[in-house]
Amino acid sequence: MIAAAVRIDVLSIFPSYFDGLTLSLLGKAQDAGILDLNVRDLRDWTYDRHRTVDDTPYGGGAGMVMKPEPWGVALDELATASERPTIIFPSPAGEVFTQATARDLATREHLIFGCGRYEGIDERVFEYADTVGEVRLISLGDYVLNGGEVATMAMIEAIGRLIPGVVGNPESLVEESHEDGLLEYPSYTKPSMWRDRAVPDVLLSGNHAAIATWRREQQLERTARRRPDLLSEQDD
Ligand code: 6GU
Repeated sequence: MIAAAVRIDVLSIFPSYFDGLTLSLLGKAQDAGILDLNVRDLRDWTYDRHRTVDDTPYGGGAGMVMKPEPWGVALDELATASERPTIIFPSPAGEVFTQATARDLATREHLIFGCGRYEGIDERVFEYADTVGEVRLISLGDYVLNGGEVATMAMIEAIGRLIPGVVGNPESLVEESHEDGLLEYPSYTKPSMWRDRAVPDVLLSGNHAAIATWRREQQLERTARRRPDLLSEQDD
């Protein structure tokens, strides 16, 4: 029995941003039928001569707001591909994306990413989307990007590599920064001496217990130094 591919649809007015996702691991996953990635131009669901996707904001203010109609028609069409898709709107006003978010989303069978420009999408689109799927507003962190495209690419890469079969050796997913709430331990390869810098002796000792202890200490030490916030949320 072959598991159905995870389907990921992206709605964007800049679909060529996503050309890079055909490269490397995620490209192979698509070729292997594990991942079914469809990037669609939101303007394909406009019906006026100028393919208009935005308009001025009610109440005044700077910038333009994305019109609801193209989103409504596009979501209606894409949502029919599954029972109840998870519809993600990248937004600096959303919940913060973490490795736990990526693990959760990697278990879903159908994700739809709606990339808005940062002045925003008409609020009624989020309400409507929640009637055809489960809506999540998700932010990459506390800074502002020009639109959802780069954030969506980051999320697809983080989620995609957790889909079973995408990363060849699943063990390589375990000992990574953030998988256990700590930063990763440092890695070394040959040569053992490079520009007067030696690889730590313990790694050359062949003593696997000592190596495991040293790596754990390194994880705790660098997490305390660089990301003390992670140590105070250890059981999230
Ligand atoms: Cl998800 N979108 C935008 N436009 N800006 C962001 C972001 C998302 N996350 C951080 N900044």
